[in-house]
Amino acid sequence: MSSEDPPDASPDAVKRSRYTHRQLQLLRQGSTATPLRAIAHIDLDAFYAQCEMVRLGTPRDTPLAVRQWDSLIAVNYAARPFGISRMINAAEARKICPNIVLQHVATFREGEGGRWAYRDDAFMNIKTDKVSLDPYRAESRKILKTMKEALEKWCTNESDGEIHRLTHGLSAALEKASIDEVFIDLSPIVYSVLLQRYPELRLGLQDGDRDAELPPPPTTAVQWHTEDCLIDLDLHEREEDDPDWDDIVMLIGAEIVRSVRRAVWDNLNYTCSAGLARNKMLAKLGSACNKPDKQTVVRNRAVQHFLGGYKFTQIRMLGGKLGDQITSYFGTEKVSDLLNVTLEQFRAKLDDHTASWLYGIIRGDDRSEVNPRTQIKSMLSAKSFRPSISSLDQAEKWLHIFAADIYGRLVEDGVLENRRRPRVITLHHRTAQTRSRQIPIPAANAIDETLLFELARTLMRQVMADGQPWPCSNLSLSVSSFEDGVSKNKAIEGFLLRGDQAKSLNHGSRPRDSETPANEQLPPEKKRKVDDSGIKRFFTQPPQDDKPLADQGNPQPREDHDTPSLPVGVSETEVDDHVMPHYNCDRCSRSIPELEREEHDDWHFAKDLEIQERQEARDAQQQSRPAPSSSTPRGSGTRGRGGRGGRGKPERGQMRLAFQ
Ligand code: DCP
Ligand code: CA
Repeated sequence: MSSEDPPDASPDAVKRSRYTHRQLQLLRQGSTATPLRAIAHIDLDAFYAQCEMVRLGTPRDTPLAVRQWDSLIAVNYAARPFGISRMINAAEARKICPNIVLQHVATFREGEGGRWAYRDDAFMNIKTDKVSLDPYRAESRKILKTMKEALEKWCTNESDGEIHRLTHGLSAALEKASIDEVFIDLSPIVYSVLLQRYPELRLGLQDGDRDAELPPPPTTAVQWHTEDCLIDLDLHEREEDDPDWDDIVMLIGAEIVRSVRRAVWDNLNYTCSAGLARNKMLAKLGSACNKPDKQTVVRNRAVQHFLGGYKFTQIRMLGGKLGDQITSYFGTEKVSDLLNVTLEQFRAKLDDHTASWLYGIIRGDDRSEVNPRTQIKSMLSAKSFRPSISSLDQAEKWLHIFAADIYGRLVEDGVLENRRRPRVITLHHRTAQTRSRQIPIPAANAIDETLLFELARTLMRQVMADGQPWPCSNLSLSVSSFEDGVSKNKAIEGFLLRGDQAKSLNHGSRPRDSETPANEQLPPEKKRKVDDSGIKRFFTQPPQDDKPLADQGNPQPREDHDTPSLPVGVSETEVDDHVMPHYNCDRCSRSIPELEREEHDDWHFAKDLEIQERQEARDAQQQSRPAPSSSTPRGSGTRGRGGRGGRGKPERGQMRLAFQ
């Protein structure tokens, strides 16, 4: 329906909209305060599988799965009807679908330099190979670029001067949420399209009463595109009722999302699915509803119906400990049951901030922003050795691979253009103990593969000087403490360390407590106190999972060096909670700033490996002398299967597969 359609002459047409001029204007700024927001979540279908299909030119109806050693990590939609999923292994998949294409991920190989390649025999070379996600990252980057270009067309498409005025300076915030998903705040673009198509909305913008209601949309029915999957309206709402501006906003949003998805298909041959709603939480739930290659619209008038069908533990932030607590307090996992709980009843069990947040979220109220500045905080390249390695020569071959792997990712991140640059490099080395050494990356040097390798070698020599470096069962290299570069208007000194940071980094290059878990050696600025306000107060105890084994019923003496320091990302003081979006970590239920997601994941990764390592050491000890049954440790970091061993719940779009 467009502005050319005649206004409806029915008596209903004289009614005002439920929305005000102020709420409309807030749309222009992408404010989280307006109920007219349009947020999209776009998720690539069977992403790694599609990457391989595009690379190999596989017809879309050919079943294909991506394997990592024996595990399947992505299954295309042609293979799914056979019952093939990530839950089965490669041999089982071949049995139920003999024609399936099983493509192994690309790998780096020990002794073959720092270049990844697709190798036919990779699946049986877990000892010498290390997974490379570079091909998928590269495709992800192309897709993101195409999406951005498609969105820009909406800001600059018409030659009409008036339209230019309306769209001038507008852009849609785009947040890369993982390797294959983005959130887009379409609000500013929708605003400009609304004003182009419905000029009557401009009246009152100049000097009128901003709290006055908008005129109603000049239509009695919204013409949805056949590709739009609509969530049914709430019980008391009817499709026959006249639409309001929120419906029109969704209609325009759906048109924009369709154009973005089409551009991705036309230019790159990838299908994706999308969810469109007034906030991130609803959009994300929506995108999974009609996969593949569909978009789902959750209109404001459908939110209760939509959410009512979910367990609240499926909602972002409620998957972990908090969700479990709420389930036990209120004896249900259903959103529909919780809707009967009053705010006072929530307050009786939860702190005020959590209670209000929960009360809102189950009613579809989520004010988190689409944050385009989400940036990688650290990069880690790692390898576990089974059997362990026992020579410097072997270690250096892997350091070459790590340096190449990290360098490739730094280039993607803009290191060549001086956009961003890490300041610290750390080597983690595991024998019976975990040792970590870190040094600053010299600010004067351009970062390249050779520099990273040389620094890694220096660190390796320090580890060797400590003595007893072999047998080594895990080695990893990471870079962290990123800083923006000159192209972002920062002086060149931006790359130089500030006094106190330099001091602590120097300190970091001295031998450290040899048992400090790898990624707990945070840059000093990370070691802030834990905020005790709001929802974070709920998580006062470290979750059981995350505790060292010594704390989990294991009668062995507590090892002080295991005392959990703050996981990366658990930091707060200066940061205003309302400004900085947070997410709830599925692993530890802590509330973590979005910006620190990557680094926080690394912390868990390092922690898991460490727990796994210790568990193995203890198992080995116990094998050599019978242990009382009560000493069997509960819980360990060895959950998960196949290629994801030790990382607990797999992360979507993982940046670091468990490198076995
Ligand atoms: N991934 C992985 N291991 C997992 C989960 C995911 O390696 N346990 C990788 C492969 C996936 C990619 O991340 O292709 C994206 O994960 P998704 O959960 O989005 O799954 P897909 O994109 O494969 O499928 P869907 O169409 O359901 O989104
Ligand atoms: Ca996906």
